[in-house]
Amino acid sequence: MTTHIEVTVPDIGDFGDVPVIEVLVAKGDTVEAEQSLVTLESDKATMEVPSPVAGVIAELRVQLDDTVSEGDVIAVIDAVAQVSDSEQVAGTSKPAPPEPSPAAKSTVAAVTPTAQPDTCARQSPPVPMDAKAALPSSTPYASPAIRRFARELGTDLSRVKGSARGGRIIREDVTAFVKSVMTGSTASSKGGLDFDLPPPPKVDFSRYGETELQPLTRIQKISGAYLHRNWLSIPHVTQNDLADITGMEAFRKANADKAKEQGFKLTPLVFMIKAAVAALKAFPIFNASLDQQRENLVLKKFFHIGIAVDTPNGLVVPVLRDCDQKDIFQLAAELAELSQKARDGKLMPTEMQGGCFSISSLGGIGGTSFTPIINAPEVAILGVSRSSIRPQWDGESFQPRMMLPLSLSYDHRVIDGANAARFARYLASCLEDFKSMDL
Ligand code: CAO
Repeated sequence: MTTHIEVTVPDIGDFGDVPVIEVLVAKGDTVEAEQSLVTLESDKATMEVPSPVAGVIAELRVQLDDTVSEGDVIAVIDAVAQVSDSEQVAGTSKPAPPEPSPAAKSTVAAVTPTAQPDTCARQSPPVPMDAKAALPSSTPYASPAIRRFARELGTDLSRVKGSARGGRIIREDVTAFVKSVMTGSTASSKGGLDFDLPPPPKVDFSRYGETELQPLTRIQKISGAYLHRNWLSIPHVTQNDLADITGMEAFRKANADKAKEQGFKLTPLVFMIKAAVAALKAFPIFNASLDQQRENLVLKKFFHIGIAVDTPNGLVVPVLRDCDQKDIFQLAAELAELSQKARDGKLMPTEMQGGCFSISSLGGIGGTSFTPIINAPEVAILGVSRSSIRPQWDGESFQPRMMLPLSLSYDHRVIDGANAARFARYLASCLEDFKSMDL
């Protein structure tokens, strides 16, 4: 005897005419008890309607984008008798449900999945879906179990590439995606960037001459992933300016011995830290980060400055805290200590966290400008190149002045070009009028 079970829409609260946003089965499909048949979406949440019994879908009474209310029939299921565990273990195939013949006595029972509230309670809370995800062309192809798994991990399935036949997303795809987000090799932002770039060319370099393999250091691997993410996910623009530091350099040199006596060097960098603090105070948008949803700016009221340090193992960025509360000698002493720690590979993770703005100085080496990469979640970074004497027109004649090249990279989503030009000029003018700074 076949029992036809009508599966109806359960109590869905005060909602009526709720859209069917996913149909997860087709006529003729064999379903398990508790297997989801359709997904409904109310204003507040999405919910799956499970099959109350195991069987075969004899009729599907709804299709995508239909609207349903409590009691509407979703499907008719030919229920099958339960197969015992021992039969399954022994590999006995489940008998196909008998075709209902006119002669066969059949019964029809309307079953509203009364277990729905319990079922819901066992599931992770349904999450609202956006309209785009409900469109058939963009709905990720994944089983309800995988959808549930993805929801539990807080993963947006539309960003996961399916590796199974027909692009179906399997459990491994979800875990691989989560792993790539955690390691920073995938942009994890809302509306993130899934570049479909061609792989780099495979070249056997030994065909052209002698080669040697040098493994990347741990720091290179880690910082490389972050630099890559920041470069790809932040729209960078670099504003270049020149600061006349003739006076500042005279002052610095006059104070160099004072620092030397205390066991550290007074380099131009600490003046730039102070100028950066002054500029961050004048332009608070530069001392900000986008929040996770990219809907707000988090404005910081503290002034922790990251300094890029070149070490034998790669680039690290220790952070000097509360630079607004320290004078140039304190900053120079701390900078010497932190950069030594960095070179010795002894920096603690906490010493590289909490930065508001970074400075990358190549002034000790050379160059006239470069494009520093923003250290996310910061929104700007100052690159410093080597100062040199350049002729400056004073209105009557050229004067030899010590000019310092500044390269300010900024996140164009947060900062516009005019503000960047003002910030760079302000910072330069602080160095030019260094006595106005709280040194
Ligand atoms: N113009 C001219 N001379 C400069 C200068 C500038 N902008 N900046 C520093 N100098 C001079 C210093 O005064 C010092 O001169 P003396 O040897 O005569 O005293 C010399 O250059 C070397 O300075 P330094 O590099 O030891 O010290 P610093 O305070 O300028 O920088 C630190 C410290 C840790 C930032 C630096 O050593 C460093 O690691 N820089 C590399 C940063 C980097 O790799 N950035 C790129 C990141 S992206 O890959």
